[in-house]
Amino acid sequence: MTDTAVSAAHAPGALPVHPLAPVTGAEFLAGRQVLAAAGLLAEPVRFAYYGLEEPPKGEVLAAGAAPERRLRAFLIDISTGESSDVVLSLATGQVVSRRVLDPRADGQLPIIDGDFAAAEEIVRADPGWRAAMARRGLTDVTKIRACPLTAGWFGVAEEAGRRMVRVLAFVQAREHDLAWAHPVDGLSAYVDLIEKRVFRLVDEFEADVPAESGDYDDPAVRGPHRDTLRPIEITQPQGPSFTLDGHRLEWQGWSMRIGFDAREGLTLHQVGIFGRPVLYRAAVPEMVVPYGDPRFRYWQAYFDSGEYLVGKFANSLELGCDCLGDITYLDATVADDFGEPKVIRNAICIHEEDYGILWKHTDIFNGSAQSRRQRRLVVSFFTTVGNYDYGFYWYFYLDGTIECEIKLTGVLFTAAHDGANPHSTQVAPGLGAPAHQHLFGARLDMTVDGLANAVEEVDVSGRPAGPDNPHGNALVQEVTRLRTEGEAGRRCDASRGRTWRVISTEEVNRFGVPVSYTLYPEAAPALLADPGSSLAARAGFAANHLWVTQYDPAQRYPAGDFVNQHPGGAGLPAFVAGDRDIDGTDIVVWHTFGPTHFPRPEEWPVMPVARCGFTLKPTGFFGRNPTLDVPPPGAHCSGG
Ligand SMILES: [Cu+2]
Repeated sequence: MTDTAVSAAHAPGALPVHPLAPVTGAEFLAGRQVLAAAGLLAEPVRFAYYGLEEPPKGEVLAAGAAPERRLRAFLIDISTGESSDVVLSLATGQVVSRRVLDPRADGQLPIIDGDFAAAEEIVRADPGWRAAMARRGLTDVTKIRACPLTAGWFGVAEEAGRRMVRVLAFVQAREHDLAWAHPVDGLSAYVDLIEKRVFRLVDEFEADVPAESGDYDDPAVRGPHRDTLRPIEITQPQGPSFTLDGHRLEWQGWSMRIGFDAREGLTLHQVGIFGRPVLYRAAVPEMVVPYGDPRFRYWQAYFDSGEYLVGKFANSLELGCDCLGDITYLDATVADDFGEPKVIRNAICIHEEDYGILWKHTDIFNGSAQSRRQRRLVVSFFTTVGNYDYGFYWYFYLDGTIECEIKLTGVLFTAAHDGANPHSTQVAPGLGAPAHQHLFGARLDMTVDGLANAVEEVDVSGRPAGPDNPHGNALVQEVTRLRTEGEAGRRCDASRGRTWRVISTEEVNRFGVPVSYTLYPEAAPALLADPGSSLAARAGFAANHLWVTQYDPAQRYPAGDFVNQHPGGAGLPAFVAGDRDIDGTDIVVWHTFGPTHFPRPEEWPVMPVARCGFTLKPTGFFGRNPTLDVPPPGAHCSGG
């Protein structure tokens, strides 16, 4: 479905566009003209990011206010490397601010589309790299695919201030071969993207290129398709139960606005239930995938959002293949390297799903036997970043639960395997998949019944036997109020069932208890890299599962604005350095989650979906089960 409502908003006399609506193609082009008129779009200038500069929350929430539409562009001159962060106003047609980055302190702008082809061309043309390949018996460089990988930052003088990638290579002997099955190990080319040359070649060891095909499309690899699966059809003869008006979505008391950004992908805004606000904004604006092989590829750690922009690589979803049932799609519009709009058809999938039993009871005294079906509203998108594919799913349930789930699939990153590498799993003969973590950073701008919120850490425990607990069976919750940003850097504790409760400091329920939503984490390990490592400095957000900050419109990204080659210290550790008050004010909750992944052979050559995420549950937000009015699924269902 095309979002005609938003496009129509640009027609003369139409209502003004909502301040949080995604940027339209016309707006990207208008912004481009503003930049061109300001002399900022010389021929070698490319857009490394182009998106909505959201107005501060206060301006959006002010009654009758219509904040001006602003766009933010990261511009890179690919001939000089000059990088700038520009904000422009579509309302005034003026550049509002422009800052030229100091790459040594600020880091580099994200990878652009053109870097992929450029890196491959540069290494294929490099005599040293060709010679290293020839020593490995690889003389036809057209059959070698180069993977431009973000470089990290290790304080090496030769790398300081350079816009660079580190290139690993894979053999793709046939057009349809799965290159990831054939890594060329021991060799890495460090490429300066501005000088357009290999400035260092690291040739540490030679290993045979694994030979077994990983081409899972090839009948010779997968075997004949099984013919024993009978159809499952999902029908909703009366259509789905939600309504979508432009980007505003309503379903079963829930309401929200859908947003989309090249960097963050799907964003949710002004999420509420039964007219009561819960979240002003929810998104997963960062993820880092650090690899755990300490040898020459020690630098492998990709910030898929901050360095590559997950939204830009959103998939066009196909009905009946990616999504089953009665599906509504929204297109997404992002910009290419030249700031020209690119529509990703069917990027966002919206549907509702049956989710088994909502509640059920057969009463031994009154004979009542009742069942109700749970269902959920699903808003999702899928993205491909290099070898991996990620689905970002948000679920809204009838009982007020919100769930974020990431589906991880695609192809494992590979290396050669000598049969004895403890940091890697052998997944095919001579082929290894190094261990790694996927650490996602969610930003949850909470508004539980209003702006005045606070966070409590809730642990459960037993109590030693004593005068108040003579038989030792007592169960208690230990509640600790997190009063400042410094106190709120917390880790999960599965042995204590640790959760974090976001309470209103103004609204109470019918028992006089503050209304709240509780964050239930999965309690997987946080960042495991040494605290003194470069990675720990650059992925500081991942050191804790929880952070709470006072709302600041400039604090949007868990690892900071400019992640690529950033020396570290940006993002959440810097945000909380002021140790601001977070008790009874407008707060943002940040949650780190995700698996530590020691691959299994069953995940090769393509990985069945693995899942991770977190849940937010109403806790005294309602005075009782809010789903008593859900009818039985059929007339024959209320027995007794
Ligand atoms: Cu993984």
